[in-house]
Amino acid sequence: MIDSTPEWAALIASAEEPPDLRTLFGADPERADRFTLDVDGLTVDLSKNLIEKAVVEQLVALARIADVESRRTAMVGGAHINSTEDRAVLHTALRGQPDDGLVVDGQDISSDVAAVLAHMRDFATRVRSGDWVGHTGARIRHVVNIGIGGSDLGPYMAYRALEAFRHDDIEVSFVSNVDGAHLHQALSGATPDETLFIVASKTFTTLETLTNARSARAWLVDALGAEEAVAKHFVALSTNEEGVAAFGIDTANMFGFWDWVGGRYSVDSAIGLSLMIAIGADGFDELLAGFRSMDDHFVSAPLSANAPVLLALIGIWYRNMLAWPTHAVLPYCQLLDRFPAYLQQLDMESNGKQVRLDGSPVTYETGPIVWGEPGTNGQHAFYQLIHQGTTPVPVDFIAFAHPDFTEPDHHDALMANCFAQAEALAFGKTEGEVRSEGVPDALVAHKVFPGNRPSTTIFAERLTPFVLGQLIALYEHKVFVQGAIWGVNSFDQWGVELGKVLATTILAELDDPALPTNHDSSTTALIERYRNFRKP
Ligand code: G6Q
Repeated sequence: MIDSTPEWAALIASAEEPPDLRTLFGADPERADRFTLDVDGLTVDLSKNLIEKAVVEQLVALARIADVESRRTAMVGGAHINSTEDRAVLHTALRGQPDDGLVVDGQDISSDVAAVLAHMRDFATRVRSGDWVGHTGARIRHVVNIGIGGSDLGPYMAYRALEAFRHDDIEVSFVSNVDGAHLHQALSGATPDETLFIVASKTFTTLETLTNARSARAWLVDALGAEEAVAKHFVALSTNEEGVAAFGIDTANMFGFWDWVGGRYSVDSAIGLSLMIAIGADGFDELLAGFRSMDDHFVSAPLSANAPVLLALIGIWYRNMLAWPTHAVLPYCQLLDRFPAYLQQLDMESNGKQVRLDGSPVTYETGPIVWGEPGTNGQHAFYQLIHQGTTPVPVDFIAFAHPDFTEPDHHDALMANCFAQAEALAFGKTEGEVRSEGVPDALVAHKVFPGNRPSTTIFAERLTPFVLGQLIALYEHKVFVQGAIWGVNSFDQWGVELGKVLATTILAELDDPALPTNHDSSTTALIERYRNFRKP
C-alpha cells in the first residue's frame, strides 16, 4: 500500500514544516524559471506552489514506487487497465495518427478511429456548407446536442471556449437535463426545418437523453408533419447500433466509438461532432493536435519535468500530506466558464473512489473536491475564503495573452487581476506590513493575509483549438497519475449507479395509485407530497 512506503512517510515528515514561499523566492531569484515548464507554447508555472527541490524529489520517488510509468505504458498500449469493466482505456488513440497501427484485442483501432473521423469530417463539412439539408430542403442553422455527463460536458465546454472559431450561421445548443425546461429553452424560437438533433449517448439507454430525444422527435414530426423527416434531422453518436436503429435513426447517420472511450474522456471522439460542425474539421484537427502534443510530452518527458505528472504530484502533496480537501480552477477567461464543471466530472468521477483496484478500502484520502468559476467574478465572491479562510485551497489560474473579444484595456485589467491574485495568495500581507500602513490596532488582525497559499498559473498566448486540446489532455493525464498513485480505478463510475436504479423504481411508483411500502418514511412522504401537489 502506497501509504506504508518509506516514500510516503518521507513526504509526511516534510509536511510537518512545509516550504515557505517568501523564503523560497527570497533565496532563489531563479525560482520562477526553475519551476516553469513549457509544452509546445503552453506555460505551466509551478513556482508558487509549496515545493522545493527536495519535496519534488520525494514526490517523484513516490511516483516511481507507485509504478506510474508502467501503468502509463499499459494504458497507451491498450491493456485492460479499467479492470472492473475489463476494458482498455485508450482516449490517447483518439488523437493518434492513422499510421500508428495500434492493434488492441485484435482490432486495428488506429484505422477505426481514422474511419470515424473521416465520416465526421464529411458530415460536418456538408452541414457547414449547406449541402446537407433538412426534410424541406432548408439548410441547417441550428444543431441541438442531446446528451448528458460525458456526452455533454466536453462538447459544451469546448463550444463555449472556442466561440471565436465558430461558424457564423450555425448555432449549437446543448440539452442535458431531463428537466423539460432545458429542452424548452433550446427549442423556443427554433425553426424545425433548420434544426438538426445529435443524440449523443454511448450506451443509448440513458434515461435523460432518451427522454429528451423522444420529445425532440415528437416536436419535429409534429412541426414537419412527417415521420420521414427524422432521417434528415436526427443523427446519433453511440456504441449501440441496435439502440440507435430502434430509436428510428438511420445507422448510416450514426457515428461510432468504442467501449475503450470513457464518457468523460470522449470529447475528442464522435462525441465531439457538434463541436466539429461549429469549428470545422480543420479546427477539430487542430484540437486533436493539441491533445497529441500533451500526450507526447506525457509519455516522453522525465517525471521531474513532466507537466501532468508534476501537477498530479503536487496535488497529492496537498491532498494527502497537507490534508487540504479542495482544489479550485479559476480561468481568467470568460470563454472557459464551463471548464471547471468539465474538470469536476473528469477529476471527481475518476478519482472519487474509496477502494483500490483489488477492492480493499483505501487508507488515505483520494480525489479532492474540484470547483471554480471564471475570474474576476470569483474575486467579488468566494476569494475571501481562499485568502483568509482556515483551510488553504490550492488554485490553478488559467490565462491567455491575446483576447478574442475584448478591448485591450479590458484584457490588461483581467490579466493584472490574475497575476495580482496569485501574488497576494503567495506572499500575503504580514502584521508588520499592515501596521506600517497605519491601520488601527483593532483592525490589524482582520487585515493580515497569511500568504503561503499555493497556485499554479497555466498560461498561453491565445485560447485556440490546439491550446484547448493541450489543456484538456494536461488534466486527463494529471487525473491518471493521481489515480495510479492512489491505486484506484480512475475509469469506472459505479458510484452513479445506485441513484439511477432507485430513480427507475420511484419513477414507476409515481403513477401507481398505491403508496409504496419499500422506502424509508422520508422518501415515502416526499412521494406522497409530490402526488398531492400534482393532483388536478
Ligand atoms: C462518464 C460517465 C457518464 C456518462 C453519462 C452519459 O464518464 O460514464 O457521465 O457519460 O452517463 O452516458 P451515455 O453516453 O451512455 O448516455
